Amino acid sequence: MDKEVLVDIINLAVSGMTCISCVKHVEKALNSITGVEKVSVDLASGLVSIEGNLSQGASVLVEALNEEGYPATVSPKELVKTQAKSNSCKSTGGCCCN
Ligand SMILES: [Cu+2]
Repeated sequence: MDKEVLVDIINLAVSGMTCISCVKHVEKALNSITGVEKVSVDLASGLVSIEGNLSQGASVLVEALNEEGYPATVSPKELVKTQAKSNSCKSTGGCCCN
């Protein structure tokens, strides 16, 4: 890995994610954006880390998530993977996939 690759990382705080299906929706929405190479989602904290050639800026990512129904804001926090908890939609209610 001696080739220098331009990779930006943008962290977003995403609200509205309540289950694994929501995570999948978020991942899908972000992965469809040009330049996005890697999407990491932490359901517990609501933080999403996007890696890739993100010269178009965070607003494109935020807009894509808003369209999917997950309001997002740029977060100064870095995603730290916590233990995955499989929350069920039925227990929380108001989920996209109900
Ligand atoms: Cu869901």
